[in-house]
Amino acid sequence: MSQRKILITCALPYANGNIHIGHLVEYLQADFWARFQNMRGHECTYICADDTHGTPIMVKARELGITPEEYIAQSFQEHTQDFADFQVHFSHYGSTNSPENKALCEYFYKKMVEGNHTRSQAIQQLFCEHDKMFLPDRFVKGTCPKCAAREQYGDSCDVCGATYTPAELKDVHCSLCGTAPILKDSESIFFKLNDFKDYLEKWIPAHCSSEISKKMLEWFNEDLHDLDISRDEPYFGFAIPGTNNKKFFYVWVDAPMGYMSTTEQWAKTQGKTLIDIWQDPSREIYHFIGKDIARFHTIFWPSFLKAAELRAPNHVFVHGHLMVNGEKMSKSKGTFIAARTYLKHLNPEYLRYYYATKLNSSVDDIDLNLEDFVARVNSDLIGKITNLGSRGGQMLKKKMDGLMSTPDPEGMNLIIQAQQTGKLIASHFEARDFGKAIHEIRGIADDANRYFDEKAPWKNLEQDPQATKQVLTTTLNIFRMLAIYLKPILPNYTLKVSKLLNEADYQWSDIETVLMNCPINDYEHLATRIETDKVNAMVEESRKINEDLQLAKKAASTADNQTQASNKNKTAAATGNAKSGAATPTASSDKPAEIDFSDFEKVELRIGQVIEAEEIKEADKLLKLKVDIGGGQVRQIIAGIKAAYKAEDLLGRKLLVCVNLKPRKMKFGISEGMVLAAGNGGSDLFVLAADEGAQVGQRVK
Ligand code: NOT
Ligand code: ZN
Repeated sequence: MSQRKILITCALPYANGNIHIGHLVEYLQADFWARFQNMRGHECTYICADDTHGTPIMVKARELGITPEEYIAQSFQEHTQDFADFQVHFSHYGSTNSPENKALCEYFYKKMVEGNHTRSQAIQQLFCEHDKMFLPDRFVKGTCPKCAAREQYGDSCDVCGATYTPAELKDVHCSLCGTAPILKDSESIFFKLNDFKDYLEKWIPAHCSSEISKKMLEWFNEDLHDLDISRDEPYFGFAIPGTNNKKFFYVWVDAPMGYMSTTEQWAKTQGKTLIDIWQDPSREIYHFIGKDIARFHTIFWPSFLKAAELRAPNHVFVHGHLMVNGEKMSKSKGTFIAARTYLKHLNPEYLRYYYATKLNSSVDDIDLNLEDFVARVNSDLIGKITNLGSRGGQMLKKKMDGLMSTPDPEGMNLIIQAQQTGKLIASHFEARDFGKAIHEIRGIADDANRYFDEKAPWKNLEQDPQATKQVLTTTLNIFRMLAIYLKPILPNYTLKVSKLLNEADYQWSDIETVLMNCPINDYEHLATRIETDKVNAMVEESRKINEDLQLAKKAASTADNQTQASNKNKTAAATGNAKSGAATPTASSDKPAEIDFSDFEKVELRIGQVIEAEEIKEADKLLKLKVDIGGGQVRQIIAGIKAAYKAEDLLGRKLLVCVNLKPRKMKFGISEGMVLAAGNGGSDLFVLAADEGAQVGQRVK
């Protein structure tokens, strides 16, 4: 096979966040793949970088009282350390805030302008006069125009699922300072995406899976919307040439260029230029990404490349998201686990192994079931695979002279079979079907364990040392092959095995050799069983980190509440915009208006019993409940309490329910009542129940 030249990239992690186990699904699978290719004698370059620009990063640095440059330098240290400790080996890890990236952005922009693919247009955007900046949708909050849910983001409502523009929100305010923003005119620069519609319609199906392609082409029934590639100052990013440093490239413009500029930095270390590498038609280029950012990589990025007359990637590999115990990662449950927290408690190779067992080439989500994680690692990696090495190695070294002999005929057959399976394993690795590769590897280990147990070499040590040695020689050879096959996934583990057997770090072709009459070294510990306690401690620590963060935020926001409330009123007066500036009582210290008893009586509260409960998968916050409210009536209630309660935990519970709210049509069905709960929302919610003895249907007065 001739040597392939391959360049792969992973999505660039944002500088304003930790690397967590969700990210690792991607960085690990790309690492497995790159290591596999390199072991096969190909040249696979693995590129990544920090994604450092944009408003959230600028705001975060401001909050911390440091410059954005200082902030991203800290993240760079943390991220690269996390990756190194997880044995993710990049050929080069860069930053989008580099001179190479700036030059590249300017180059792309020049080509876009020359090709007449840009246009300017005045648009109105929300501007916070207090924070002196335009507000991206995620920095605007307000009341949903459809369902009146409060404190929803500027682009969509988490409660009813409506999407809208920030201008349609009611009680709109800046999420940072609470003041009402004003609408300000600004001249934006648009990239004419539609110029590339025909090109993309052909490109997309040929460069990503049919599943993703179908999804992406759904946007093509109408004209594609032009992309606003400019952002107004202040913005942490690169200034757009010719705008007097007043306009900056939108972060999603310079982020994909980070793939190329980081490649350029790597190219320099090889004495080459970016063009030598990127434009080399014999080099395969692949992007590994999550399904949430497929649009950027299959619509925007190929168009930018086309505009700049540069080649597009060969394929975009799209994977699903990580679930933990069958649910989205949850901060309150402690399943949103930072890479660093994991490393404090567990060996990174356990997660590498477990993810490999789960990964395939589809966009399906993968589930890290923590019980299964412990079981798989303990029973397979330790019980089946490592045990072969430790039993074989220790017996040969401690009970015998430490010298292998030759395999017996039965053993030789097993070895040949294991060699032959290598082709299948390699094809699974190539296709990114890591789970299938592991399945085959486990099968070889099963056969070897059966052989070992049948031969029971420990029994014959004295009577027939020669036969015993043959069994140990076979066992160690198979163990060696398993280590070779597992090297893309467990590089450090495999390195230890090669040391045990006095060999250099393995290549795939080493599978062809059979070790005979060779001395082995002292058996060095390879891996131990996972203790469930450690997993629990990791989850508990993650939960605690989040809890502390929430408490700190709450303390900060209570301190800010007064300022915010007064800010709101001031701005309302200053802009004459009494409607959007009208203060709603958000702080618990606000004294509510008094009501008459008759007003209270209008609210019909009853004891209801939850008789069915299910989570709404597509919604972050919602559970769908059927509640018996007495008198033979059952109500469907869609409650925003998913972050605080599991559906099954509510089954059978008697709760306080408001039964005379007007039914509300929501995205996932009609809600015919409300379950009462105390708290601030999210995971901080507590449903209200009655003392024992209360009967279903009883009125609460
Ligand atoms: N920082 C982004 C994210 O979603 C990924 C940027 C990838 C680079 O985490 N861009 N493109 N196209
Ligand atoms: Zn503000």
